[in-house]
Amino acid sequence: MHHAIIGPNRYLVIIFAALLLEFSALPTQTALSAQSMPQIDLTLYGSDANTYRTFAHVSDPSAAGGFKMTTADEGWSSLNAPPIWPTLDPFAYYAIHVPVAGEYRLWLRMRGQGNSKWNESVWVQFTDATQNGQPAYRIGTEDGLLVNLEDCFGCGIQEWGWQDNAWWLDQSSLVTLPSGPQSFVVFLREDGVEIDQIVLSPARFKHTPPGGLKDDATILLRTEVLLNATDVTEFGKVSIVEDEGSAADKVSSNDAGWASPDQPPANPLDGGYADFAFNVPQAGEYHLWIRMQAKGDTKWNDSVWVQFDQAWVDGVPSYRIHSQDGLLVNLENCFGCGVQSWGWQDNSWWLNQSGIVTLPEGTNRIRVLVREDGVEFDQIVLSPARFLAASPGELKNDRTFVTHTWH
Ligand SMILES: [Ca+2]
Ligand SMILES: [Ca+2]
Ligand SMILES: [Ca+2]
Ligand SMILES: [Ca+2]
Repeated sequence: MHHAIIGPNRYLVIIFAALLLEFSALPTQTALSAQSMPQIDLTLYGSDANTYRTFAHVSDPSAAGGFKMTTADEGWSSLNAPPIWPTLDPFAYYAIHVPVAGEYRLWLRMRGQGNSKWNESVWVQFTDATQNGQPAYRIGTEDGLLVNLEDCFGCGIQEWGWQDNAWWLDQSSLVTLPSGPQSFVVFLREDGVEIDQIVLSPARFKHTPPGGLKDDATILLRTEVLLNATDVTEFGKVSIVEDEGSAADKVSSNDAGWASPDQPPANPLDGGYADFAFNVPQAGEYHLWIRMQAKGDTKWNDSVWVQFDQAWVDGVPSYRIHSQDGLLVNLENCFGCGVQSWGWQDNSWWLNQSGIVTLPEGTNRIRVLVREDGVEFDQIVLSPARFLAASPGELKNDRTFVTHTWH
């Protein structure tokens, strides 16, 4: 049988060995346990929005990710209330997934063209926000959160700055959101406004802004980690090649009938590997997804081992590089399900492994090892929110490339 099932005793031995290997990492385990884990900020960029009417994505080297959303300044405004949905006014639309219900503070990083106070305000509305148990800032009502960059009468504005409300209104940007899908809309209030970052923070920025009111240079990391084949840091015995079915390029291995079915190979060059260095914006739980394909659409070419330099599952050091412990990701989703072209997968159907790992803030490394040669992959997603509960795409014949345009 090709998919040798790891017996319970064997598996316990592997876990025990992994624990011994990682014993030096145990002191930090407590700080990263699920109980003490900080809630994660939802950090979105201007380029993550769908924009309508005259709201447009415009290249700007000073903006997060190189893009802001803005309009031309033509003296237009909608000063007294947000437009009633549906509207012909310009707006930007965000569809997000809230991982944990609770109070979130909204912050916008904004700029006014010409540093003019006639160019620096928006209305924000949500599908399901509440305050003190009452509906707040709901789409379809005249109730909107007014966010105006200038912080007092005569304060003036200067380049980028963080703001959460308007100085002349008694509005709070602290809203209660339920877990699950949530949409919010940013309506133009004064044209010529520019926005590059939006944060919904349950903890870190709940009572303090991410940056200053003027001349701010704070660029926060996006909440979600996206790695394309072209982001590879180091690789061996695999190739990075073009594929018209891929987001960009793909990582590809030759099918020579090789496999390491029971555990990650001690030498990564036995089957081939690709390493990616990446930044985690905040310590927390991230759901790993890989977009894969098997050469010849056979189940002998459809699996990898995934390892990290510092990952935990339920407080236990797990899937560590250089250990015999790896997350087995096998594209075929059940015995006899088959594989067909590209598909998204996070584990294997015959092992009870979690694709959700706890990662620390800062620089991390992920290693993808060939388990069955002939396997290919093009995208890796580590998601604390949007894809925490749901896959980015299909298991077969997938056409879903993850982008950081948050449709
Ligand atoms: Ca204004
Ligand atoms: Ca204006
Ligand atoms: Ca397989
Ligand atoms: Ca193979």
